[in-house]
Amino acid sequence: MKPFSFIHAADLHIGSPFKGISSESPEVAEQLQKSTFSAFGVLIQACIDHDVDFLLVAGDVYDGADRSLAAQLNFHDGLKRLAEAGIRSFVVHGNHDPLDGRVSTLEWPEKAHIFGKTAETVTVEVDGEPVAAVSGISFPKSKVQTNLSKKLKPSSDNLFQIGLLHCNVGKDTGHDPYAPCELVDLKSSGMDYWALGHVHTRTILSENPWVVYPGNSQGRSIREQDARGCYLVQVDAQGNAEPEFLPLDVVRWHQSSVSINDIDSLDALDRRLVEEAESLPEDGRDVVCRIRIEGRGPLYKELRSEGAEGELLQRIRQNLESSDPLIWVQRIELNCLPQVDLQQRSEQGDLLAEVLTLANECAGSTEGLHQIKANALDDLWQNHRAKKGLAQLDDDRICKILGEAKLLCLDLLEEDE
Ligand SMILES: [Mn+2]
Repeated sequence: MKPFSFIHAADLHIGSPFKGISSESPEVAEQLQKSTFSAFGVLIQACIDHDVDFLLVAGDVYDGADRSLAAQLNFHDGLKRLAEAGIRSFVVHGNHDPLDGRVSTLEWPEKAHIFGKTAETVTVEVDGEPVAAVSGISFPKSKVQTNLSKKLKPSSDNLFQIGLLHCNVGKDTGHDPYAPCELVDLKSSGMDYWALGHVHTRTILSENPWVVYPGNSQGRSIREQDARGCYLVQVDAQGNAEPEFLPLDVVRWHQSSVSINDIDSLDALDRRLVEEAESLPEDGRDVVCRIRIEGRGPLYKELRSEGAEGELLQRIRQNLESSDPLIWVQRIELNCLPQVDLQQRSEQGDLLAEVLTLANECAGSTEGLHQIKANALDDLWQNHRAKKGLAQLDDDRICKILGEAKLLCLDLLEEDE
């Protein structure tokens, strides 16, 4: 068999709206909205630069079933560019872009193959010699509950067998359980490489056969940090495959932190925040970040004053206004503590010490937390209108409120002394 290569991508979500940011800064949102398009451009260029034989796209090409025209035309143009470079492409659709959504009349190049709602197998040739069989199937509607992997069968010839599918493998992926299947289904299928989509964090579930999620090509929220991209897969004459990760993202998301431990003035903190943000861009990529202010120090009190979080956020956004690449601080989170050692302070035998000890005891056990919830909220829950309108508090949330209350008591009672 002739050696060959392909690129496996998925979850391009072209046309993602970045809704949360548009309410705060339409300009930044506009720049971010270009990112899914740009990452797709990088993908097409990577196929050409690496001179691969074909591209596989495993679903969620578009962000919504109402596929924007701009996204469809952009995708079409990308596959056309590949076709002109002699590169074939194979596409299945997933739960975000099912076949019953908005599908425009587009004339696809002959070298592009979009799989329909029934399973199909296409043979790929390199220099006139068949090397691989690509089997695929698209989502007919978004909420597919059947195990589509069972519908994809390897061809009877001795080619490298690829299954192209958008699906949820296993139970604990944190993603919607559409086209659910188990790893054992895929491993026992006779395929050599399962080119999957759906799970946005890249994961190699098996190496024999290869069962691969490349993840999405561009992070779209703080839950999608780190490099995002695709796999470049080289297959040698014996049919051994070797996937290599290629980043494609043009904007990267970061959760970052600054400690107030050794910072004793507001202007020093201001500088430190800018330094931290400016250290984030990698290889000229734009950045969206959240910065958590942590640690224990004298600035604690000033930072806890009303509105400080928002004012710091406005200030850092101004400071970074003309940064190139773009650095957008989405949020400043205060998670710092006073200089006093709370443990030591709770041993001093006064009123504050008693409050701190009580709070620690409550936070230390589930019963304690439930007790405090009952004391504070039972009356409220008795009211049927309040009960309807208010969400139940889980233990984590009560613990957090308790921690906040502890700090508030510290502020108020220390001041009185
Ligand atoms: Mn997706």
